[in-house]
Amino acid sequence: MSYQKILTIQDISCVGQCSLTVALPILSACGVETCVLPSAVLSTHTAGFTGFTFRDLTEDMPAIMDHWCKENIRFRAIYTGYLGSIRQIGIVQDIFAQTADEHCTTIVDPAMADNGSLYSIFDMAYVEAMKGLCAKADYVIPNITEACFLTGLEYKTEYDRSYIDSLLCGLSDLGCKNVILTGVSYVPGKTGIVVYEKGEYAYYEHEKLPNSCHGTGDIYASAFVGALVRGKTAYDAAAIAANYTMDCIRYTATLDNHWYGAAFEPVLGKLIGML
Ligand code: PXL
Repeated sequence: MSYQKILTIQDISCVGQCSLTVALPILSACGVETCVLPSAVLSTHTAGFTGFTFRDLTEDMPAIMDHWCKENIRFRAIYTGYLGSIRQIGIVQDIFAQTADEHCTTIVDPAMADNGSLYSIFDMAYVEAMKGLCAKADYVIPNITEACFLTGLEYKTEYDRSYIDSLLCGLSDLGCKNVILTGVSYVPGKTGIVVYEKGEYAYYEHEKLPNSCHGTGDIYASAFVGALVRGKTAYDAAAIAANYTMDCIRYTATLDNHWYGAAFEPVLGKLIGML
């Protein structure tokens, strides 16, 4: 395995098992040196907690990037998740342009929505800005809700392959190069991932678990990035990330009152074993 140094840009939710507190341990477990740029610091995530604090770190980001440029620091991959403001989306594009090494892969998880709705701090202006960032990425990892907001297509919970094709077409029209579309379920009891790469469609189908957990999008995206950087194909990385995410959900179901996130830590060994 060749040693790789990557950057992830997303918020720190101090409590809640999402974003950086998920990405950093998962990517480290994948054997990848992971540098971080926190986009904001929140006391908790915003889904289910009320009264959370929110410190926007947009102002700090250009100076951090300038310092890295002076030190000639470059990354083999840059992976973005939940961002704190529209201005940040522009800064992230500068970071792509200035800190990517010559083989850099950029991965954007447009973490902004789920189950048909935007997360509480976002609006349509944010969605517009996110379209521009997705167009700059090598891989975009939306769920169906995010794909609908990005393409303007109607959100559906029951659909067939032609609906998914229209989402993929809409994302391609935006300029998205490769898409990992999560939570695509064609039959009851099953769900899966569409890997749309270089215009080719592949589907990894797996069991649909009866319970779901907050933060599994971040677990999925982090495991996908870790596996991809470790040299797996996008399809294999998508499958590994799906299997690991299911392990996390199954483990969490054994706990009492663990409502705010998925307990991904006790099953990290399984992810390592899949790499
Ligand atoms: O898991 C996505 C996420 C990340 N960060 C914050 C969030 C959420 C989802 O609600 O609130 C702060």
